[in-house]
Amino acid sequence: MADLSFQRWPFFEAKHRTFAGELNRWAEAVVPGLIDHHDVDGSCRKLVATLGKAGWLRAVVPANYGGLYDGFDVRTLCLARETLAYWSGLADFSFAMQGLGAGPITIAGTDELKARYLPRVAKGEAIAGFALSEQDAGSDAAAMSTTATPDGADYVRINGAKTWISNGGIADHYVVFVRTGEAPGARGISAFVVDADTPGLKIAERIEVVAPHPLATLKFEDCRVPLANRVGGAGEGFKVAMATLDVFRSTVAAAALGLARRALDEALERATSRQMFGATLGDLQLTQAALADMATDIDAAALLVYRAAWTKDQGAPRVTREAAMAKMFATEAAQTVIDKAVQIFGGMGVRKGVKVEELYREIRALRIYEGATEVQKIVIARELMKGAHASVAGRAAE
Ligand code: COS
Repeated sequence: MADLSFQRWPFFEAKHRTFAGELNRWAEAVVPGLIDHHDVDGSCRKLVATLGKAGWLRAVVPANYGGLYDGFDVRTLCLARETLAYWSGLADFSFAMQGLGAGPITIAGTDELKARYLPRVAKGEAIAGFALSEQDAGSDAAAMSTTATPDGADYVRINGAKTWISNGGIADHYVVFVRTGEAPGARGISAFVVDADTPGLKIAERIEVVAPHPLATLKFEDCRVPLANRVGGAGEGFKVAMATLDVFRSTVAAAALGLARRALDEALERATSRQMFGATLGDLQLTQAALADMATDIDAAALLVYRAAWTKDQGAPRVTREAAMAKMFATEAAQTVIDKAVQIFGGMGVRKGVKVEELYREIRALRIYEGATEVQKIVIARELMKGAHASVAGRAAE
């Protein structure tokens, strides 16, 4: 990464700068050799194993289970995703999904579940998945219809389907959110860890997308899962999902930032080397205007990302508003930055194999997954109105 000056911002401690610097050097040297665009599953398996062996996945689990810190250090997670995304969207994906798949277990799992699943995730020996979305329940996650019904005292049976599941087809286990019916809507959902080889769990369909990564629809047919695999209390699954997203939404924003930084570096290189009208492209003021807008968008996004991460790391129980703002702004800004980079590259910008063309495909899904921009707007507005209610109630009580 060319410009590391943001790491001197007051959000960071020495440990963050060391982590980011070492990961950047490692990723530059190692990651490109692990990627084969014709074998995405194989690349992801290699990436998880190599990230694990090198110790980087320790950032996604707590210290007691082989991790780096007591809980999540969100700044470390964000720096990791930003740095990996700069070098490769797939490397970022592999890191992030280990985190998202392990997150609910870290947040709400029993000690027994933590001990069984987290150390292997941290070592890159097991691949994790997070199964929330359904065909008719994406943004409206609480509308899910996959069910878990009791089967004797110690088991449940899961029936239904989950779709758009990252690592679907290569994961060793999934945290699956299902309707258990304690109450209607969000209060009647529970989470279970389901091993990928559990009878009754099938990969119904692999899904191909513009920036390929392992993605599938999972089908559950009388899939028998021990009650002991429940993550959090009965009916608390939705809160577990939302609390996990509170942590990981800032990291999606960080990944967008990494992709945008790469686009700016590519554009700078192009602008200063491409000859046009007897000068370089960068001598043209319209190019300069684009570069200035790109850099300003990147800094604004970075400030929101690291504000959210720092706030969570200071012990805030929820950073719903901060994380939603960071995710919304950073992913939208990155799309604009990358589009400008493509424009600076001209025809080469849409040519297969050119980095900015890859970035252009990589960024699009980030504005949709883990809560589309429109969902983030709902979340931010709700938080604002909650604050307004509280202050009106406070004034009335005075
Ligand atoms: N942390 C902890 N608990 C949370 C929470 C958070 N960040 N956000 C909500 N909750 C709790 C609420 O407090 C509420 O609990 P109570 O009923 O006890 O008060 C419960 O969860 C339900 O919350 P809410 O009423 O806000 O649920 P909604 O169904 O209205 O949620 C949104 C609406 C849009 C916010 C939610 O569905 C959402 O985030 N959707 C996007 C999901 C998503 O990201 N999908 C893509 C997944 S890809 S990995």
